[in-house]
Amino acid sequence: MTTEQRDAAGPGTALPEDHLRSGSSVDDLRGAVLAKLAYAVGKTQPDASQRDWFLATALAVRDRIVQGWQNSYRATNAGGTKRVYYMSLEFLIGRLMFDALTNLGLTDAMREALSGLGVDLDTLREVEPDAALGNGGLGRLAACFMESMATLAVPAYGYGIRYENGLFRQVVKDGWQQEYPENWLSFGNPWEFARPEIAYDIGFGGHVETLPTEAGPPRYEWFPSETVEAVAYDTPVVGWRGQHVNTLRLWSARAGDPLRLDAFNQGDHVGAMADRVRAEAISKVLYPSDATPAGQELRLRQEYFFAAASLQDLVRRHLKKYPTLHNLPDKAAIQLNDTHPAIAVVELMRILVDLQTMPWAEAWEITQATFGYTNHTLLPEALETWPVPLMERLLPRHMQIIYLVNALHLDKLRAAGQSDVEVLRSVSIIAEGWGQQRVKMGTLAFIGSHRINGVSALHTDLMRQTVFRDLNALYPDRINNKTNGITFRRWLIEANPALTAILVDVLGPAVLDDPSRLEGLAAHAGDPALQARIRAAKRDNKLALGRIIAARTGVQVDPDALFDIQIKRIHEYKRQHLNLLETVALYNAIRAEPWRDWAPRVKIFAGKAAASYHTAKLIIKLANDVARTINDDPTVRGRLKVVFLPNYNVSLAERIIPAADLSEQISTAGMEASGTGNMKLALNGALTIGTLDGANVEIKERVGDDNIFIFGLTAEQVAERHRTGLSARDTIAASPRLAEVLEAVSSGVFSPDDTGRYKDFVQALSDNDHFLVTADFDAYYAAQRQVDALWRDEAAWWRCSIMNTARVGWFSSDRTIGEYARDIWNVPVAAAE
Ligand code: 26V
Repeated sequence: MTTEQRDAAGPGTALPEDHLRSGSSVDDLRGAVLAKLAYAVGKTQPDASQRDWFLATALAVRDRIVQGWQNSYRATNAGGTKRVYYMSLEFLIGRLMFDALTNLGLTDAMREALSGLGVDLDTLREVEPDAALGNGGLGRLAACFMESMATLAVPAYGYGIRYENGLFRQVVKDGWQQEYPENWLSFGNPWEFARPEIAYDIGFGGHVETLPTEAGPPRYEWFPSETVEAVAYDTPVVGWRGQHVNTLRLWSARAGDPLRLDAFNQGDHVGAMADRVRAEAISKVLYPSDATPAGQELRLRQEYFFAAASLQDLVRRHLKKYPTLHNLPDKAAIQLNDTHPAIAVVELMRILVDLQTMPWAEAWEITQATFGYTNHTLLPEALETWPVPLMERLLPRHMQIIYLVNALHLDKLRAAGQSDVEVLRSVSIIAEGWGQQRVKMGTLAFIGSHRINGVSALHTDLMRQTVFRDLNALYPDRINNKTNGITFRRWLIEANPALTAILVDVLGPAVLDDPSRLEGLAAHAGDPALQARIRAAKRDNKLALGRIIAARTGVQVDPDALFDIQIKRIHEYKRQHLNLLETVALYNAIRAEPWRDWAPRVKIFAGKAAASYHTAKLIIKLANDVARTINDDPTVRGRLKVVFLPNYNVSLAERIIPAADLSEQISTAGMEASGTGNMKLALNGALTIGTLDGANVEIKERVGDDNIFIFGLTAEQVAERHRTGLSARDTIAASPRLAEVLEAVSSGVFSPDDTGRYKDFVQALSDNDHFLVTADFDAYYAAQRQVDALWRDEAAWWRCSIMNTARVGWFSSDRTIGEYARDIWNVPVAAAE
């Protein structure tokens, strides 16, 4: 910091001059790590474990973020710049050390600094716990967005929950998934700053009192029966080139009254703790939301807890600077990451109307102008609704507000001439039926927002046609598309340094700042020298993955075989079982004609099943059963191997994706809202085999039909099948190959220890094939044989691979965030360098 800058910042705001904190030479970094080891970790070099070295290194890196953090904060505050608040119940962050080092440009210097101490940076990388505060795509998207918002200098806060236990750790025992708790905080978290002074009271339960006023409508006051405190923990999020630093603020629950002293003093020590345990349960564990219909009360408590804490925080910030909340939409844009934080719409109304005594109509205008809502799934079982009695008990004032919002919304429609009862029913926030009223959170979020977006072009179209059809007809300009993206810093630069080095060499270093420059690679796609380099880099990545596979599963894989990858949550709509049935068909074909020149393949699966999702767990077992049978069969002679890699997480994805040749994106068309793994894999040079679903459609448009393998029913054809019937009997009868595969699985060929294991599973596929696995099977098998043919033509394969990397620059989350900033948030972004 220069003297001028310090003076401009004001008295007392400068950080201490301390080269150990700010210098970035190799010597500075080495000195800083040693100082942290001694004074923050409390260890000497000879006693330091790898974990101690990791903590010392992370703390030294963190010091180098703080200056930028404070500068960013001051600049935003002084300028009165509009802020973005990204509210998400999930942030699937993964590890942060390489993100920080990469974006600060310190990776090489730190590697050298540590090696002088006999410490290996890549070993420390593996020691960092993987922060899995999310289930899958939605949570990872939030993490990519945080990094892109920092990169584009969009002043933003991420708001979420600091779960003590992230997504469960998956252990595969005898082929079955087992879940174990993942306490990622047990050895401390060097990235966060606890802010015990930033704490808000969050109420639950109780009653509402109506207070008459002199003139005009009565006032309402909520008297909660229970109070939980939300305490802030801040993690700085540094953008590319370290210019701008934002805050991820996660809330932890603390009992308002930590101990019931009366009970304690009477000797009931356990009873005295009960309230505390109940309060603090709120931030204990991430809900595996792909699992149970999240009907549990605890989940609703989590949603309100973090929405209310975040709103109090941002309203307090606003009122510190401005005398009124009337200009809130000019200074704050709140994005709802799915409906999980949608109760915030109601909470803001309560703040404006009950606490700030603002007239209802004005409050509603401000609320709508402030909120945007992103939808991430159309699957009916995943659309959130809450029973009215539960809402009424937990949030009585909110339920009143919801009824009034709904009544006014429906009145307006009736006044405008809408009398169709079916339409009114469909656009009502309250669902009737099954003997119980429920609050439809998607409708609430829609009504309470000025913009609603889907996450791929197809998904957004389907939103307009299906779930939000009637709302879209009433408010035709509200729905817009924002195709997802991924941060190239993590998914290219950090995950695949070998490919990155080639790209920088061929296209110049500006490609790191401007992904559209990847396009320049297309001109060289046929160049044998470039192909050889790309291929060698991929081979090294495959060797590295092979070592992980051997260590974790004992299976040896051939780096020259095609690595065929399906990595994502296990779900019937994602159709890992379609892939497994094709694997069995290929196995049968190899055994029938072992003399043929089969293209060697390694099929790699990874992903977690929701703990209560029986069929998904059976699919994992099937993958392991098929793997064991095929890998042990000498007739296959290594030309086909199958691997299920346990405990898929962000860090494992970073190792698998750079080693992929083929990317499996084979969901039932219309069911995968976007997918983002598809983008990561294509960027790293994998060819996609996929359906016309989610963002696959847009990947195909960009890479071109010749560089992707598309197969299967379209979303429209799937909808048609759902209308006309799903019996697969005729399909199976018409496909001897499919019939043979199903018979083998059903009769126990892969489960000799329990021959009936897959009988019901296969039977269900034949009776009511909701996910159209059988309908797409032949087309998928044929597409896979086209993959084999291309793999044999090496020049053609690597040309395609290069074209994929060249043409997917558009899927950078910087582009996505630029679109949100322009079309939804109305905030400027920093120009690309
Ligand atoms: C939730 C549930 C819960 C109940 C059982 C079935 C089920 C199925 C899916 C989900 C996912 C909920 C939201 C979600 O994670 N969506 C994902 O969002 C990603 C980022 O936009 C997107 O790329 C994925 O396609 C989409 O599935």
